[in-house]
Amino acid sequence: SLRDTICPERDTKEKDWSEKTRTEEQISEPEWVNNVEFFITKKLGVWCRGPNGEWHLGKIQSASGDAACVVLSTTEVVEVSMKEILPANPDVLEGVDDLIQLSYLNEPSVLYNLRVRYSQDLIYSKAGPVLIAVNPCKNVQIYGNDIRSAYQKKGLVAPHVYAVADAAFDEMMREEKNQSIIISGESGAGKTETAKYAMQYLEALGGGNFGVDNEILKTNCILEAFGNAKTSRNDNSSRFGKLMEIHFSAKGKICGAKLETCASPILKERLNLKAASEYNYLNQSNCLTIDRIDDVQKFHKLMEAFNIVQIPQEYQERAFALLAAVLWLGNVSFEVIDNENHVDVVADEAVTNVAMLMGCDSKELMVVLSTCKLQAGRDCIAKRLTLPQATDMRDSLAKIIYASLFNWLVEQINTSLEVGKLRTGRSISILDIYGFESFKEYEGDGIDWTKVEFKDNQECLDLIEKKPIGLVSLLDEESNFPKATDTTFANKLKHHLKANSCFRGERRGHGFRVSHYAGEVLYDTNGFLEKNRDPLHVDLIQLLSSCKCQLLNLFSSKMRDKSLKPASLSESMNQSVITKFKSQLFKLMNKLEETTPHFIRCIKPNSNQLPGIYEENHVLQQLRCCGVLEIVRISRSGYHTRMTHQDLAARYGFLLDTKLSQDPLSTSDSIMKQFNLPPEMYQVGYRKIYLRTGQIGLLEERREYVLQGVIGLQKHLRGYKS
Ligand code: AD9
Ligand code: MG
Repeated sequence: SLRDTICPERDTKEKDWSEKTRTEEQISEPEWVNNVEFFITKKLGVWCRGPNGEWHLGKIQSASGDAACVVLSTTEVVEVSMKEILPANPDVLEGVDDLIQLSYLNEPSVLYNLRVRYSQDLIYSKAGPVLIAVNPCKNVQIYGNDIRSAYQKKGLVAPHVYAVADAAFDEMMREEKNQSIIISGESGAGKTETAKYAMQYLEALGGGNFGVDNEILKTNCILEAFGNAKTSRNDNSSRFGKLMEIHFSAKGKICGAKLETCASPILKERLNLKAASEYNYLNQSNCLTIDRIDDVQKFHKLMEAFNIVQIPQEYQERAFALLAAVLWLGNVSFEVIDNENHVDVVADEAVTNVAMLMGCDSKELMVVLSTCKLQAGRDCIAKRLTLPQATDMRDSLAKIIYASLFNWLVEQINTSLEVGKLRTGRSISILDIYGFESFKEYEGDGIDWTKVEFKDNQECLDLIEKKPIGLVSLLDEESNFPKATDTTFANKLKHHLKANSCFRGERRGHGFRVSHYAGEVLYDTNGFLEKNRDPLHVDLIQLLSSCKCQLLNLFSSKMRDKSLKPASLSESMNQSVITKFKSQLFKLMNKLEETTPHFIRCIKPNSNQLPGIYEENHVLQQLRCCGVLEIVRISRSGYHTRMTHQDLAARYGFLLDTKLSQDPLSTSDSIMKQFNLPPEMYQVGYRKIYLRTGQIGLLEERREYVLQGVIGLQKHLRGYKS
């Protein structure tokens, strides 16, 4: 066929590739144990595990059977089992900027490499395609205009968040495909800061056309003022997740931006916002001030940002009044009036202030907070609440006001950043979520990195997601069952899920364990049902609509709109917390799936936010949780190129001799076979195809040949015609 003549066989080249692969395999670690003699005679370094799991550098003196004598760098000589010894890397590799360059890829080597870099303020490293960012917990001089323009001009190539943003920008312009930068890490690891630097870079790159300088970046301070809080893990901890989408014109200029947030339903309960010890909502945390933070200056910045977003003065004041109302609500107290624990609201300054700030009658407020209306036939009777119920009602009101206020601010920001053109195919989204806070539970038996390859997490996903018998479905079912308790829920889980190998019910009590990707976590069902129910309080909505405050009226009509929508939508209003959360996550995933992702993993070097301190175990847990070593292993095995089957078919499908199959997976297979790609050069995944370095180049060349041939033929034919 025509194709055979224009695509000469490329035997020689392919041989080269396979040779390269073989060399790579030769240095992979499983074989090192057979080479212990070599380590002894050449006096090569090894890592030796101490009694507390810490790693020491040393040299093997002698070895017999399973035991070895090792001289540590402290000159101490120890006898250890060979199982506790791993090869160290040669000195020339100390502090390499991409972990894939390490000859020996084991935990101590990775930890050591990151540590060496960290001690020199080199906080960024690569793990193949992923950027690792270790929080410096101090200012480092690696940002700003000069460095930024050096990355832009490709004069600097060392790992950096700027380099990631730059690569995303280039790929977006070249391929006209939306990109995303996905930032993860535990609480305090530096996600939000990293997101801001990425934004800063993109804004400088695409600035010019878009109104005020750094407009997008500045809106951050509104979100942080209302959506962040000081916690014991992070002085500026995000209590919401955000996806900032920046759109660019064909010339690469910013033409708009869009912000999406997802507040954490679980974390929302802990909105300790302003430092003021007299507020119950604030003074329970014992962390009211932060060293080195100037609240006055931050407040001015916030006001400046409010003006940039063009929120009218009047609304700004209302927003602060509502904030104060929320704080005063926390101080509203109740007195028990009978022996059934029924209550009255204490008529003190707290409740008067709330009423005043919300613009409603304080008597009315007191009724709403201490009773609930029940429909009895045609009549509506008010029933007094018990102390826990009333407290719950009060906190619900505070949460409703706060959440509505936050969502309203997001809307204001979006209006001011409005996207010029929708869906340009040229956007970069930066994802910055709230980090996990409980880390203790991940400790315990670690995963053996050397054994993990592509780990299949399906069993665990089934445990959580599978319908109708999965954690989420069972929780929803039990939440709707009036007589259910946390104990009946725990028993239900044990009964239905015991066959799943990722699940382990505690013999007694409310507990159960799930073997997650990163390790086993113990859960306690106490409070699960209550937290999941999140009922919509009609009385509260009614109260808000009666207030003399435009913002509150607006909030109440929004809530009412939602509840009046047709069946399918009103369902979403009555959705449980976990189902709502799941569908938010699902939407986010769908959106990100359509982009080319760039990953940044933030690492927190110590638990006290201190500079210069590198706690090895803490870092190790995080590296394990995000699978850094596996990423390096996969990248080093050389499957650098990934493409969805659809993309592959769209680009190369026309070159096939046979008809395109309906099934994208088998189309990919046919393409690989037709092009005689040796099987070791690619892997056909479920969604994507993975290609070794260089293979995509071959496909491209062949595609070019064919296209050139077609164009040549066309010219030729045209020549005949004329
Ligand atoms: V949470 O999940 O929102 O609780 P983040 O977002 O991961 O958390 P954040 O970005 O807020 O953490 O970083 C915590 C603190 O670390 C910041 O307030 C800075 O003081 C510090 N930090 C983080 N990254 C850098 C950096 N690149 N340079 C200097 C940094 N300081
Ligand atoms: Mg954050």
